[in-house]
Amino acid sequence: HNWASNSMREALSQDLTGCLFSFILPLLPTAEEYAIKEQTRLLLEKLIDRVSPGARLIAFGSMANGFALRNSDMDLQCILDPASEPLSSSELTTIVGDLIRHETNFHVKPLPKARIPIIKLTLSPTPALPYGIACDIGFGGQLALENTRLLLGYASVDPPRLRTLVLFIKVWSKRRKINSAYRGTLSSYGFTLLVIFFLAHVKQPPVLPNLQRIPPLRPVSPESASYEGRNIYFFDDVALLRQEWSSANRQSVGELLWEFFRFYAKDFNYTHDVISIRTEGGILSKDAKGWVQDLEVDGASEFARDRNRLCIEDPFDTSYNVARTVTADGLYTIRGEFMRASRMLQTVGKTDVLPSQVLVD
Ligand code: 3AT
Ligand code: MG
Repeated sequence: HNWASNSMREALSQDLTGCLFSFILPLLPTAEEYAIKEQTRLLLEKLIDRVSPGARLIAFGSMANGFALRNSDMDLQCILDPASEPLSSSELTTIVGDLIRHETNFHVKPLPKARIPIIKLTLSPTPALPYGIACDIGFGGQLALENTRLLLGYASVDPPRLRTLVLFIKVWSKRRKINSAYRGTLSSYGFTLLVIFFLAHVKQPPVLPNLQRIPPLRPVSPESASYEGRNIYFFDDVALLRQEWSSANRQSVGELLWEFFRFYAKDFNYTHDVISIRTEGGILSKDAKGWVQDLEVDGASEFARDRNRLCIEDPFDTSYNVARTVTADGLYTIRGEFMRASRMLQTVGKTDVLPSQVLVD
């Protein structure tokens, strides 16, 4: 009996896997979209070069880490030439913002006072670009480039499973309206870390290795392994990893998705645990990190919000909780969505639930 239900489950999750692949495929960016975005990057880089000669614009976030969906925004980081005249990040934000406004059709919104000063750019839709372009240019904060490389490293180890899961979770979280750091829920980056934690630390045998714990092949100089006092080392020889790493875990994407939802619906200890993908076991305690649920009053808007409901330690900036934007309400909603999705996938086979149905009401 058990055998029958196991093999039935396997067959059903194979079906789900097939559905997931065909669901994701048409949502990926086209080569044309990549080309347009690359042209845009070059154009903006030229403009910035006028203000700060030698400055470079480097793509990070989903356009560079292997987890992009069609029409996702473009994250660019401005890296200044060390020999150039020093301008503060917020000065640059204002000057470059004015120049882009003057020279292009972009709608420009500089945010010089943000934690990392950025310029938000949007281009209205045209027939050639039916969704327009949304682009953020950040000044300062090289760590975003490093965590992009780390995610790209993970994406390259087991693309069929990690990429499919992350892309589905991104679509799902956007459609279910729980992917908005500004509205008290979690950024795509946060959801991606949830998936990596699940595959590298929860699953036994693990689907992914812990890239931050694989020793280097050759000694690494202290300068290249650290940035502003943070340890940014990880094993980044992707070609070698793809040859050498083979997971003993043979579960299908469908099965893993189902277990992912079930884990965050039922098993993860939201009250005590901090997700920390860089560590051996992947978990630290909130107490040990001093990440207690203190109320913080946001001076500008006087919104009281609680910071440490959901705790996901940034893989490099270990004092930073990537999920600090998640409010009590937000977490309640997110957990409700995990429960809903896991309930729906449990009935796969009884009713014909397709991935797309997990997304809609
Ligand atoms: P979308 O396709 O835009 O939804 P994405 O992968 O580009 O997803 P985000 O826009 O959330 O992800 O973030 C872009 C990058 O910015 C990812 C990461 O390098 C950095 N980043 C985002 N949020 C944080 C954060 N809370 N802490 C540290 N770095 C972050
Ligand atoms: Mg992005």
